[in-house]
Amino acid sequence: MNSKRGQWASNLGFILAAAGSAVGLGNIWKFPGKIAAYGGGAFLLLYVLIVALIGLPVMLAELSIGRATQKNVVGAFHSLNRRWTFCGALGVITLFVILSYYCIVGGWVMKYVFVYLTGAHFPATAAPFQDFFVQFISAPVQPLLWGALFLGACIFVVVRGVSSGIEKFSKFLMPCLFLLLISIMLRAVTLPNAWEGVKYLFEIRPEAINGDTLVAALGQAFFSLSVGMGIMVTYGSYVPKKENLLRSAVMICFLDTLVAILAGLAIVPVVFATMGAEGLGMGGGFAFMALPEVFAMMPGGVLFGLAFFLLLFLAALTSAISILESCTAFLNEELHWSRLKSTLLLAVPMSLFSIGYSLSQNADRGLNLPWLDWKHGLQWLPMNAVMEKFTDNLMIPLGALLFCVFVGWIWGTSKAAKEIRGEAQKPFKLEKFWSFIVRYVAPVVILIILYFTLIQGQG
Ligand code: ILE
Repeated sequence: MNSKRGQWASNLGFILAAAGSAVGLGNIWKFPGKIAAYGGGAFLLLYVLIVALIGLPVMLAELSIGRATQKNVVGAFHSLNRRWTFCGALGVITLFVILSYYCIVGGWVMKYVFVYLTGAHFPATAAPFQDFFVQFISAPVQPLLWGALFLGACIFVVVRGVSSGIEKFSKFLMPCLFLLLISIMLRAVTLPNAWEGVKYLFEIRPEAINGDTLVAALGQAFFSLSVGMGIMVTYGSYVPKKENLLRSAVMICFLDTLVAILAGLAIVPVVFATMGAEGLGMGGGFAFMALPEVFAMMPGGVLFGLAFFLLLFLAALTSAISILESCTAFLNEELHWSRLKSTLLLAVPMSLFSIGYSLSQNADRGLNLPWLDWKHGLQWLPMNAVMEKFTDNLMIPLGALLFCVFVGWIWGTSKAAKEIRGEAQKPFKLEKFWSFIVRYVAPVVILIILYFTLIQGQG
């Protein structure tokens, strides 16, 4: 074993770092929009079931690969079965593409923090908020500079290594994130009319449960839990051998889901309170377009706005760090580049993708790329849309499928289960059930999502 390799100094540090990875733009930017688009409580119910029944088992499978090999995602597959090295490489490709756009969106968040901090907050009518956002993200240079700053912040943490960089920062940032989120949520649910929003979140209308909701909930769960891309292999590889992985994974899934629900509670009632049900139509635009408008109408709104974007920034930062770390670990261990050299050399090709993503926010300037699905055939879509579809609809589910097939059928669930147990070596509760899910249920369910997205052209 490589003795110079980093390790988490404590299990709490690991849980917070992994929860920091899971809690990200997915929870606070995407999740409330998805709940709104897919009918409230029905989506939430399916989501929670999927996290528990599919997400958690897949996370355990990934963590066990990492901990067994104590290697980066490519090295891990290579050492367990050379022929499956490609599986790790696919993970790195997915992470590379995600990071290139995650930094741009992270940069948008930093810009908003800056706007609130400097007091240059927005005017109080609807259209200017949307104009502000659209003009900002479609500008040629400014979003790139903010994106570079965001990436710089990630590099700053990652070059410091596992325990004195990522773990130390996560232990400080994650409690801040919870405090901010809970205070925003308490303010949101006590607004007049907020109750309608709370009801919408939890009321299950059976007609809203259908194939579309299922596909959306599955995709969202994988993205949000950071599974299917090798992050959990990497983070698992830094866990000391004695720890039991089951408890940690349950905790990570619980915290991630809790934050998603709290974020829903912080956002959806606010939208209801100020714009009524029509406000829900803004979907993904909530965070950047609807919320500033809402904040401007509320007493103390500037402070509330600042707190919200600070929260989004912390969440995005700890997730982007995990993506960068997983790529860096690969370069550092396989090519023996220093952490600094790895992160900087990664940033160069990545910036080409980031530039393409950012420029294609503007239809006049943007690049188009081909995208193929069975139903619509070959289409030329803006580069930003293709990058998101490529990762969310294709690479993440494919990664999760391959990880399950590998653990379930190639390496073997009995070896993986031994790894999950840690020092105690007592079979963990539901070990057989976990193995059944990894071998049969998860692969079938993931194939169904791939069918809907690649053949039926959904999403
Ligand atoms: N899980 C995080 C999120 O929800 C990241 C996904 C790491 C790529 O945003």
